[in-house]
Amino acid sequence: MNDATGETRGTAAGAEGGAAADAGPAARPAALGRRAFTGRLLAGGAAAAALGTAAVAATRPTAAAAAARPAATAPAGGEVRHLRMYAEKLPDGRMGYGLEKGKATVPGPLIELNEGDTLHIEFENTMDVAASLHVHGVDYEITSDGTAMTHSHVEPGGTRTYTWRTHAPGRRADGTWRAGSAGYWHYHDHVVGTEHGTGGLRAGLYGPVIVRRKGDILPERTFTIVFNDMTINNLPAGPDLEATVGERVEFVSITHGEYYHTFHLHGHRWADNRTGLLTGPDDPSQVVDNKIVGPGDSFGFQVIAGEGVGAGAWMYHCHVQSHSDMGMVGRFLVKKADGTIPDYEAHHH
Ligand SMILES: [Cu+2]
Repeated sequence: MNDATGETRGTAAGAEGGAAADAGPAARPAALGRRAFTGRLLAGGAAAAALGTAAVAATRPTAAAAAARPAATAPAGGEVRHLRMYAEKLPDGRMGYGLEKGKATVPGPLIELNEGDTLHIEFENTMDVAASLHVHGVDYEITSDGTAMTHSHVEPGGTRTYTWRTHAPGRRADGTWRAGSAGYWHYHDHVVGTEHGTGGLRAGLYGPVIVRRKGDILPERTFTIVFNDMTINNLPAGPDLEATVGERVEFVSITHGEYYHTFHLHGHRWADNRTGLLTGPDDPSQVVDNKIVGPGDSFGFQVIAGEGVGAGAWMYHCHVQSHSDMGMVGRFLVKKADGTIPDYEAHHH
C-alpha cells in the first residue's frame, strides 16, 4: 500500500492513508543548532511536503558518512517557542492534527522539545464538534489541561493557546531528586465523543512528543507507531518504514484504545530505559526486542538500521498472536546503500 508515505511528516497522509510521523535528514537541517526545533517543524510540515520524498532522499547522508562522525546531540533547552496546530476532519472520516490547515495527519505531527523549553501552541478547532489538546509528560497549568471538565477545550471554530513547559532534572530543597521532562510522550484529544476523548482517539486525534535532555543522541529519522485498538496508526496494516543500513533510526511507540499489545521488532534490540540506548558498559538496563504496552503508554528507542544483520525487510508487529494475525504488522525496510533490499520484492503493495 503506502510504500513511501512514512518518509516525511506532513505529506499526504490523509489522502493516502499514509502514516508514520517521520522526519528524515531533510527535515532536520539544523539539528545541531539552536534553530533545530523550528527548522525541523517547518521542514517536516510545509517544506518537505512541497518537496516530496525525492528531495528527502537526495539530501540523505550516506550511511558510511553517518558512521564516520560522532552522533549529533541535543542542545540545552530554554527557548520559548510558538506553534500553530489545527484539528481537522479528514475526507475519509478520520480526524487529525496538523501544523497547517488541510495538512492534518494520523498520527499528528512530531513535536520535539529540549528540557527547559516552553511551547505555546495556538490551537484551532476547524471541526464541527468540540475538541482539545491534552499532553502527557510535560508541565502545564490546569488552564492547558485540554479537558471539558476544566473548560480548557475548544468549541467548533474556536482557538485556544495551550502552554507546555519542560524542565531539567535537579535536586529539590528537601534533598530528593526531581525527574526532568525528557522522555517519549504524546498528546491527544480529551473531548470528542466522551469526556475522555474516546471518539477523538478512535478517529486519529493523537500524536508524538519527544523531550530531549542536553546531550541526548539525535537520530537521523524518527518513526511513530501507534497501536490504536486493532490498528497501527489507524491503518488496516502497519506502514512501511524505510531506512538505509547504518542510519540511526528512532522509533516512538504509543498505545491507545481498549487492548494491551506487545511491540516487537525483528533483528534489532534496544535498552528498556528512558532513551532506549545504553549509557555505557555498566548501564544495568535490560536489552529487549519486545515490550508490553497498554492504553496511554509511550516509549521510544533508537537502533542502527541493520547493525550486525544487514539490509532486509524486517517485520515489526504486535506479538499478541491474534493481533498480528489480524494485521498489526508492518515492515522496517532497511535498504543497502544502493537502495536494494535482499530477498524482498515490493509485490505485496
Ligand atoms: Cu496487539
